[in-house]
Amino acid sequence: MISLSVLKWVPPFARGSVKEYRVRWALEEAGLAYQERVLTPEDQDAADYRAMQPFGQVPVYEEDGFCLFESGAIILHIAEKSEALMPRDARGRARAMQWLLAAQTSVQPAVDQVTALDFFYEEEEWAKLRRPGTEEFLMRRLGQLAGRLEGRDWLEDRFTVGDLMMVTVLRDLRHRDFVAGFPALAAYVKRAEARPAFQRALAAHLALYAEAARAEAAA
Ligand SMILES: N[C@@H](CCC(=O)N[C@@H](CS)C(=O)NCC(=O)O)C(=O)O
Repeated sequence: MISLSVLKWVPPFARGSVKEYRVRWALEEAGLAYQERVLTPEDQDAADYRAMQPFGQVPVYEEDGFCLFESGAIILHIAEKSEALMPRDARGRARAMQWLLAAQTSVQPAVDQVTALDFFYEEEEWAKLRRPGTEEFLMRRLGQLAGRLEGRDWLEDRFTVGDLMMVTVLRDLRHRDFVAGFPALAAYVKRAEARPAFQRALAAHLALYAEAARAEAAA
């Protein structure tokens, strides 16, 4: 049975963004069952977990003694098992991988810079100075991506792991209206979120924090 590590608790802003839900989504698209390995902060620091994930982070994927960390590597591994995530021809596979890597290395850094200012440094003087340039760079990246998606449903001629990764990156901006400013991007994210596999993955992820969310609402 496949096992996926998840965090027992995360702050409200992180619910719906923790990188394990990407893997859940890939597993759902591939029709593969899995169980959760729920981690406390102590578990993250334990030697057996660090042996699998040197940084103590989630996700870790385990299957019959085989362990893998890094969400992109895990999702590519799952994609090898299912044509639902990646075409079988060599060029189609290469293009799907290209978009997964573009999401993680060309778009995620621009998104992360803005979300760091929003969630961690908002009140810092230096952050106020840094914000205009950071947001301008993000808008440029989003505009370039929107150009690619103009007149297309997906980044290539079908849904692949590249779309899965790109959409999870774009969803990290859902507390702001950047994506809404680009109709092609907004429609793309909506199209992906309508996929039953995405909905099952997100629901399972959020279910972990439902009790905490109820307690916070009641406080
Ligand atoms: N590059 C890694 C990043 C993993 C990562 O940032 N995990 C975060 C949750 S989204 C985490 O485990 N944070 C807890 C910690 O660092 O202690 C991946 O994509 O798997």
